[in-house]
Amino acid sequence: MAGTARRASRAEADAGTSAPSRGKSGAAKGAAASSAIINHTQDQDLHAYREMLLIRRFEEKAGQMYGMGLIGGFCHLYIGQEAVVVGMQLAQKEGDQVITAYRDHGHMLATGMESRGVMAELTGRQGGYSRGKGGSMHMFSREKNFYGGHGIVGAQVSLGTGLAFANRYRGEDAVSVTYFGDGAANQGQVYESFNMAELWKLPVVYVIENNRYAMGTALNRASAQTDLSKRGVSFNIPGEQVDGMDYRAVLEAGARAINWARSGKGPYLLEMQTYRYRGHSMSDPAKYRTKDEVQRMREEHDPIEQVKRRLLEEWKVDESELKAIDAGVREIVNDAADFATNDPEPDPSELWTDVLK
Ligand SMILES: Cc1ncc(C[n+]2csc(CCOP(=O)(O)OP(=O)(O)O)c2C)c(N)n1
Ligand SMILES: [Mg+2]
Repeated sequence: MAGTARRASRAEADAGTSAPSRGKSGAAKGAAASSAIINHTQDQDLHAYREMLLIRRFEEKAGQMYGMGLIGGFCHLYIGQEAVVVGMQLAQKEGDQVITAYRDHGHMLATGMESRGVMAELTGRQGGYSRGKGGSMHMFSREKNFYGGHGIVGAQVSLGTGLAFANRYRGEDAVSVTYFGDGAANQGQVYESFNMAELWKLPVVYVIENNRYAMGTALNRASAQTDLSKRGVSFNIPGEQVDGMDYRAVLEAGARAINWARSGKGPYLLEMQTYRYRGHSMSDPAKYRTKDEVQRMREEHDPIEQVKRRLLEEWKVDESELKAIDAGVREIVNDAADFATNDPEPDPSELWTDVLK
C-alpha cells in the first residue's frame, strides 16, 4: 500500500490513539495477556476512552462523507459497538490476528491501522490501504495482522479458523480472533469450522458480535437458540455471554478466552451483547425497530459515556483532560477526511496490478 497512508499522521502519534502497544496502554495489555485477573486503572480507562472515541468520530465522519457522495458502494458503520474491539484488542498480544466481516472500520482502527489510510480507501484514493481499489469491505494490513474485511456473511469464520490452523502448523503462538455477527452465526460453514477447530485444538477465539439484528431481522425471528454462547456446545467449545457495551467485561472475558486458546486448549466462544445505533448500512432507515429502543440503549448503555462518567466521577479526572482528548481525536479524523478528499484516485495502470493470474 502507498506510503502516505502507512505513516502515522503526527496528530495520531501525538495523541497516542492508534496501536494499544503504544504509550500508556502497554501495561494494561501485558497484564491482560498474562493473567485473567485485570486491574482496571485510570490509564486503562483513559486509553479505552480515547480509542472508542476515535472509532465513533471516524464513523460519524465516514457517514457524513458518504452523505456528500464522497464514498461509493456500501458503508456499514460500527457506532455503538466500540467497546467490543477496544476491549478485545487490550486482551491480545502482538502478533495475534484479527479477521471480521464488512462492519470493519472499528476493527482496523483498533489494530492500529491509520485513520488516513482507512478513510482514503473508503473514498477510493491511492493512499488507501488497498490503493483505493478495495473500499470499505476489502482492506487488509499484514503489518497490523488485520486480515479483512469480508462481504460474504460467515466466510471469515472459515478463514479465521485457517489462520489458527496455520499458527498451529508453523508452531507460532499467535491466536486468531475471529469476529462475526448474530446473523452469520446461522451460517453452515461456521459449524464446520467449529468442528475442525475443536478437533484439532486450534488457537482461535470466536467473537460473536450480537447487535440484535441481521439487516432488518431481529435475532429472535431468525434463531431457534438465541443464547449464542451455547452455539459451540455440541462441539465441546466453551462459551460465555459478555456485556459488550462495557470494555472492561470484554477485556476480562477476552483475556480468559485468549489464554485458553494460546495455551493449547482449543477454541473459545464469546457472545458479545452489543447494539448498533445506525442502520445496517447507510441506505437502511431502520424502520424495523423503534426510535425509543435506540434512544434507551444510547442513554443507558453507551460504551463511551460509561467510561467518561467513571473518569470524571470516580477517577476525578479533570474535564479539561477529556476535552483535550476529544480535540486530539477530532484533529486526527479531520486530517484523515482532508487527506481522503484531496488524495488522487489511483492511476489507471493500477487496474492491472494485484490481479490473481
Ligand atoms: C452469504 C451471504 N448471504 C447474505 C448476505 C447479505 N447480507 C449482508 S449482511 C447480512 C446480515 C448479517 O448480519 P449479522 O451477521 O448479524 O452482522 P451485522 O450486520 O449485524 O454486523 C446479510 C444477510 C451476504 N452478504 N452473504
Ligand atoms: Mg447483527
